[in-house]
Amino acid sequence: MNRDLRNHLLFEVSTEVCNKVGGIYSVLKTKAPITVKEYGNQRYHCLGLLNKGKYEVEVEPMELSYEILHSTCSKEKDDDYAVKEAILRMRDRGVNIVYCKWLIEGTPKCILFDLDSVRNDYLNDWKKDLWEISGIPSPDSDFETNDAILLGYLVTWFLGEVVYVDNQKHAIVNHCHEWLAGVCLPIIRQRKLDVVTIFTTHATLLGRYLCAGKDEFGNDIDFYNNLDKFDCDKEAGIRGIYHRYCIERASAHSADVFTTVSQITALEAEHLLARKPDGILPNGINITKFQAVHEFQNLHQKSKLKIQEFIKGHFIGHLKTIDLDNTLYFFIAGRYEFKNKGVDIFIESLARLNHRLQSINSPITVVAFIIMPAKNNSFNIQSLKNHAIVKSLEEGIEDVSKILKQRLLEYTLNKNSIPSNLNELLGDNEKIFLKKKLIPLKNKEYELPSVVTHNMIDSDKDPILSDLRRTHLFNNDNDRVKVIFHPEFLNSQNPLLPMEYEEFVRGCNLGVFPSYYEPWGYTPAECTVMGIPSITTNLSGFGAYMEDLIDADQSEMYGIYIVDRRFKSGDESIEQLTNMMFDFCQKSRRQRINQRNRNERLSELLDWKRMGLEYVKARSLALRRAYYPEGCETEGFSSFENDGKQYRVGKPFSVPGSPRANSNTILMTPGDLGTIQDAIAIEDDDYFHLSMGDQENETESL
Ligand code: G6P
Ligand code: 1S3
Repeated sequence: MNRDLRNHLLFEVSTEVCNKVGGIYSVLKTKAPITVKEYGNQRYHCLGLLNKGKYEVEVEPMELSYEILHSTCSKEKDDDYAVKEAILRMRDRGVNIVYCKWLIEGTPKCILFDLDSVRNDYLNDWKKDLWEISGIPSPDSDFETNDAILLGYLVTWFLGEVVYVDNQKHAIVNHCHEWLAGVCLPIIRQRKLDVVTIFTTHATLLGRYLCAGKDEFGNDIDFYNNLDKFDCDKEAGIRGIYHRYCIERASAHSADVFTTVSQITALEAEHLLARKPDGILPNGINITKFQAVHEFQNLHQKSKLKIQEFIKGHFIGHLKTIDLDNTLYFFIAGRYEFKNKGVDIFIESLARLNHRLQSINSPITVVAFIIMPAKNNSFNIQSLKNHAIVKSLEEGIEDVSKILKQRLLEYTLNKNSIPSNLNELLGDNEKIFLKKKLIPLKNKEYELPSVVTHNMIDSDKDPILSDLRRTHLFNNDNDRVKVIFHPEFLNSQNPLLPMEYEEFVRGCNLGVFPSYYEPWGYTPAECTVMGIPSITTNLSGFGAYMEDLIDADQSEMYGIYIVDRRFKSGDESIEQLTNMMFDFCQKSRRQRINQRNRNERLSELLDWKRMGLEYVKARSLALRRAYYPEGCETEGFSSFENDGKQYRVGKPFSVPGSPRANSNTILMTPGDLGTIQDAIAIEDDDYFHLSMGDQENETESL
């Protein structure tokens, strides 16, 4: 065998390549810089489907023809020769493929398959083939599954061409994310293609459905205490996802290495997919380091002022009951999954918090934003009008102040003193002008500020609005907790809250993500990167990861609050969440600033430079399993609790101070693929030799 293992080719397949849908897009996009750094631009390619409506803003297409290939590329010297020829060979057979650079940091090369170019000719044959080789059915009406099958067969076809042209020059690793990209895995195995495979599931289909749904008696399902008891085939059938679940399960079983993104999802996968994952690939993030250490604090203040502008418009007529200097901004954001994302317990806890703040006569106002897309008919007119009133008043004051400035100058020069009264400067014209501007404000105090910024479709049945009604969170003047449901993701063109999501997060004081089903959860991680404290749960991958690295009694100091939703009753979790928010409201500004400083330092724990290491290990394991199977029998996935070491973030030296490294503290990503390396004693000249630079030095910096 003469394949080059060290310089293997890597393909990552996902429907979210150059296609912004959800979390996997974030994974691939933020990971790209380190993967490209590791592989260079010839050995790493992302494979995905061509989303005709969206791809053009994401990519820069690259020209490719046999002429270009032969004049610019050498089969002997260039690692991507086979990739390029494979694309051309498929194009010859009528497959439309966009070969392009993804316009993100790292600019990885991508190969996007146009599913429509093969749909009519091949779909039925491929569905039949899938049924024959694996017994997986595929109903005609499920378009998403049809697309998954088309993508799976196209990827297999492409990899087959690469294997053929490459002629064993390189080993080939194919890493598929999620069931939608997993169909190729059983086919590759059945055809015995010389391709090493990894499957990462970012959630399980059944897990998501069971957590969000009800049992046969209409009760919420106690998912985590019954993991070993579900009749998975039956449950998948009841929920109409049997065929999808079969694809997911076949993907997990056919891959050389099976992984997921967190311990909790590994446990779930073990029961629901009947294969214990070999390792965990936690999600990393790109961290921005500013020259000035406190720059992120300045940015917080800047963004917070922008949020305040919105508040002035939204609460017009009621601002005398809100002290903006004592107002804290909380938020929850993400896909609208009411129960899975914990919106249910968030609203209940806000109601309890409101009551508690009222009972101690707190000067604090909490404005809680819910940013979750839901069906709506655009912005509500009243909200737009209120903002227009504030804007027109601001412009009016701006004009009058120019006149006042001139008069003040004249006054002081002529009289050699300063005016004692505004009336000395303000003429009747200006007074009338300003009074006119105030007319629209009349009666505003009798109108309650809306809890939703848009006209909702089905507002009667909407779970968030229903819960706000149930808990009487109506933005009354005496409420210390105000709520604003914004049923659309944010962007800078938004007429009410013209901010990109990142800018908005920076301006908030606390992110609240009390999820029940959350394999990883990028939202709290994104907060940490910006130094914004957050509340998460021990059922989210991120929360459990942090819980493992920070002592329970320390995490609040670092601005990482972890609600126990696993071992506590619903009511206890709600009470715990309420206490966390209430405690946060008691902090002084100085305490909040210190907490943000500590929180931001934790971002190093989430950096891809560290997290990406697990991907390297997973690929190494896959190659070993394929090419050195002897010696691999005992390796595999054991949890990071089992490796006998305690990896923890040190205690902050002083509470108001900043966290430092404790010399006894070892920081490391969880997952025990590392133990595999130890167990199989890697030689120096092994292909597995990390090329990602200096992560070892960085572990000590907290
Ligand atoms: C940053 C700014 C300070 C500002 C503070 C507000 O630290 O540098 O100038 O006072 O944010 O913090 P707060 O927690 O009240 O939003
Ligand atoms: C999934 O996306 P979701 O929000 O549907 O994958 C994400 C990326 O791994 C993960 O962060 C999230 O928890 C999962 O649920």
